[in-house]
Amino acid sequence: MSAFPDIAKIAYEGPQSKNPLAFKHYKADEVIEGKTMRDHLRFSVVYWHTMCGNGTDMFGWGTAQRPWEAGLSGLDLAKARVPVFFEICEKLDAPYYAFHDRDVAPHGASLRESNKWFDTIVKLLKAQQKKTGVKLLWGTAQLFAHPRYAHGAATSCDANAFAYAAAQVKKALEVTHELGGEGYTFWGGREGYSSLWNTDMKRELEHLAKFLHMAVAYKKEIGFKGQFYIEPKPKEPTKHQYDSDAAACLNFLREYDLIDHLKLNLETNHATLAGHSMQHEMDVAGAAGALGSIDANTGDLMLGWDTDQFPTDIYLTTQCMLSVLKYGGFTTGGVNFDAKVRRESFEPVDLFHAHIGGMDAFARGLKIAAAIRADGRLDAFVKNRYRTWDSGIGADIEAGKVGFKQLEAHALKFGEPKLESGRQEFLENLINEFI
Ligand code: XLS
Ligand code: NI
Ligand code: NI
Repeated sequence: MSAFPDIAKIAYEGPQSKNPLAFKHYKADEVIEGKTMRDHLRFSVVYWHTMCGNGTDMFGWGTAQRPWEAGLSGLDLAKARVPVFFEICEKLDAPYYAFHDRDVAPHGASLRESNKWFDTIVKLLKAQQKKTGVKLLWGTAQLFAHPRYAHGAATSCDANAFAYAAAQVKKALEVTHELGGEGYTFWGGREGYSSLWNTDMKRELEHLAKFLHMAVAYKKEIGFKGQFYIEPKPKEPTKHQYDSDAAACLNFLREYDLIDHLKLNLETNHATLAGHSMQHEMDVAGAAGALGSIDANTGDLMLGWDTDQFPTDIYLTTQCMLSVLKYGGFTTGGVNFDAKVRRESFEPVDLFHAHIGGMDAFARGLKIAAAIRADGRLDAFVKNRYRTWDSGIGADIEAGKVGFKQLEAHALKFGEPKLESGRQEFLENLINEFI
């Protein structure tokens, strides 16, 4: 039984189409830079916002109309959502999805019961994956909703909460492995603090590192080959999250000898909450060889919280795809829509408009990025800007052949450096030629 009998499989109709339920730019089989759009973008739909988001906010009840949920609760509701979710993915032609343990299956009265219910749903997920061909981009454990994690999970003041979280991650890893997941994400919603008066930060960070090392060990033990990611976010729900931005995550991973085991899963709205652009975060991760995957959403820059909106800004998607192409493309990661429809967009069809828009925005970003690269002027400008490093004294510095004494001799001989314009406006105009 279809949950969306009036919605057919979304087809590519081209830029001239006025059909809101068609792709104008995402043409899965179109080849760009030697790869299909499908393989470049690796779109993924998230279970939590798409199936469980009901429009609740701190001032109001849920608004979402979800006919397939009528009269159901608990495990029955969880079961009913599974085929609906896969129908959405299939109709969107999205090759991947992502989930938390506790959004696909409900919290049980005990860990044992939660695991049992999770197993029941996992069987359904597996069957749907087989039926539809939709694959798992990454799994994760929800370690932030339940009161037991009020003080954190891996960074809790209570070792018993740490143990409970470890048990949850152990199970989530087994399930992700079972479902053929290509990755596993750690986002620590409560891994931070609200007040430093009651917090031993050093100890909490050491515990977080221990937790991740245990996960690495367990991954090896069960033979899970997927990529681990850590997802930066500066605040919300805590005042300060330990994984605050890409640079902080990389520093943490290096300090605790985890750098070879985790890449970053970057989210646009988290970047802007941290006071960075997504382009900045992607460059920081890319330069460190740690650009793993992206949670493709956007925030409202007028608001100071994580609005998780669908990405529609072509400048943003162009920047994202320029970074992705620059750093060699996704391998295990993808464009994961960690995004939710607005509280006012409560009809089921809004879920389709949202994803179609995001996919088209990223398809355009990909095409524009490829055109900018093919044109070559942007790359040539940047390369030329650094030309003094390609030979002579610059090359000697980069090769570590000279020290301060030789540089002093050079400066005395060479004299005043010749200033050249950075041409920011020229380059901004150049980018606009393609948008
Ligand atoms: C919340 C995070 C979360 C992670 C997965 O802000 O983005 O959804 O992606 O736990
Ligand atoms: Ni996210
Ligand atoms: Ni978010």
